[in-house]
Amino acid sequence: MKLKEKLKEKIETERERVNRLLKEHGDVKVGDITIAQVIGGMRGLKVLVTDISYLDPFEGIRYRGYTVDEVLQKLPKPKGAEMPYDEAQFYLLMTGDIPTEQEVQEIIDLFKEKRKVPNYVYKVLDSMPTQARPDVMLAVAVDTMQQESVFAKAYAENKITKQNAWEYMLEDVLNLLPKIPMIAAYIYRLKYKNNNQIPENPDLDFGGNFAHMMGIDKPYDDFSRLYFILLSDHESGNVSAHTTHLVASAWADAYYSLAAGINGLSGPLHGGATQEALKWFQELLKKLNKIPTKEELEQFCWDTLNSGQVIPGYGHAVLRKTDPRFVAQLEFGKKHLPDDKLFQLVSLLYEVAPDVLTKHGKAKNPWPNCDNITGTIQAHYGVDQYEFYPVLFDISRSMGVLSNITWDRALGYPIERPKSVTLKMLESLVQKD
Ligand code: NMX
Ligand code: MLT
Repeated sequence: MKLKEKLKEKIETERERVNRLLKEHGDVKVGDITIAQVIGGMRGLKVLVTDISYLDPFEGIRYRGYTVDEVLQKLPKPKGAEMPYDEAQFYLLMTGDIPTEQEVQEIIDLFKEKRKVPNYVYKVLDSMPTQARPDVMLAVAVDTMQQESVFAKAYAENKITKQNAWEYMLEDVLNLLPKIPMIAAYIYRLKYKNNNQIPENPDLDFGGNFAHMMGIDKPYDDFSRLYFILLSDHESGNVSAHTTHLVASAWADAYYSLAAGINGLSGPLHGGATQEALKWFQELLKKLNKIPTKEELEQFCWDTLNSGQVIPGYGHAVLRKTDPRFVAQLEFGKKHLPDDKLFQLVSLLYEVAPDVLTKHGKAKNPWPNCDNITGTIQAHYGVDQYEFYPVLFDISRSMGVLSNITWDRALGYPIERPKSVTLKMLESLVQKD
């Protein structure tokens, strides 16, 4: 497999870099830690390393050094499509290189070969309570497939060394990732379409086949490709990426690690914010029974804040400007659904909310993040079952976190185990000052 050969070469070089840093400069300080950071969710602490993506607070995400715009422009696209192949984004995240048409075709073919989901997974999903949330079902499906792990099997047979661990991880990743959109579409149709399933189309790519199995016409295939690219990675400190990395750091296989990451993504302050944003817009429309004026929208923002709630899809732990992933979706919306009332409301909120949040004075970032707009576009294409939204985020995030844990094994990153202190110890630091 060319992907594996390419990774092998790159891993050799990267291992040398890591070893040199550790051996020759291991005691160089990266930063200091304050009490506020220890108590405050480690905000801003530089304690993780990944080359797969980097988030600049004022520019937004770069995937392997490429901005959102560059990625959308440079990656190969299916014939006649507006958006690139998700397989091309996966290749970029994994290798750091923009793939040629031939290189991306290898991944497309491989994913098609690997995407058939074992029957027992469908049986487990069919037997779950009807109230089970779709992202719980996805996590269960991934955990259920753990028995397929070649990494776990090889470990049990004492075949794994620090040198070769990544090869088994890669094999698991390539077996698991292509199945995620297949399982997601199955869950969607099981829960919301009377289990009226649509078989896969062997001619279609990752995003295209997902749209097809969801039963939604063009340009939903392009929106799926776009969304899966955009959310694929956001450096390693966000909850889903960090959870996946943490679990994998104890040499859990890709199945256990991804299932954990899926659970980590669910919270309303993280992946759950997409659902909260659409709910917020719908409540607003229900209350006013019309598209609000700017003044009415401003008042609704204040009502939200004064009742102690957050404006969903606004603010960010690291970003300090409008999320370029929001902008890319806004551009898609302007082209494909300019007359959609909810979409117009998203655009109007963008004119109002940053001012309100600035006056409110709490949020460090008053600008929108990617989650504010996604639900509106999904709902436009009929996916208004908002508890499904974390699953869409999971499909995308799987590409990044699975790439990351492959590199974690390749570069020999150890088990993660930060040290905790007691409040008394922190107080004693202050008394010494
Ligand atoms: N609306 C109201 N208050 C906010 C918002 C917001 N959108 N964002 C931050 N704040 C508040 C925050 O709750 C905190 O209040 P307090 O001091 O009372 O605890 C204060 O502002 C300072 O928070 P920050 O340091 O600006 O943000 P933090 O890094 O703690 O949290 C988020 C980041 C993203 C969790 C936060 O901005 C938020 O809750 N946003 C709304 C939910 C959301 O959109 N999440 C999606 C994030 C992106 N994703 O895909 O995961
Ligand atoms: C993400 O994509 O994971 C979110 O923007 C949250 C984050 O980066 O902290």
